[in-house]
Amino acid sequence: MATRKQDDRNSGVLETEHGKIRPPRLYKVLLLNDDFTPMDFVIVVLEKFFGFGREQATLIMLKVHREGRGLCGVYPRDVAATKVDQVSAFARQNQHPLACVMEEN
Ligand code: TYC
Repeated sequence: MATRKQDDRNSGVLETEHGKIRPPRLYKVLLLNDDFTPMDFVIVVLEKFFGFGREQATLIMLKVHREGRGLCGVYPRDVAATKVDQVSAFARQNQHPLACVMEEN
């Protein structure tokens, strides 16, 4: 049976009511393609917020460009939400429409 926190879908749940531990839910963070954000800016985002090197960042950017979306990483909910907020704020500050979203894994 689920604890209250699990019913809340709270990412901090680590225990069932029987004391069994279980891992937190994980969330994918994705970048979405658009027609306006410069490719170089997307590469900088992948380096700055997700820790990729230039080569891997370029491959991910090209995948998003060609396929419409691409995976940046998988994180607990609070970490994923922070990434989405940081990337969205950075894109907005630089006046690019780049979209970053999260979805349950
Ligand atoms: N499609 C953009 C262009 O041609 C590049 C781009 C790649 C934009 C990835 C967003 O998440 C993105 N300049």
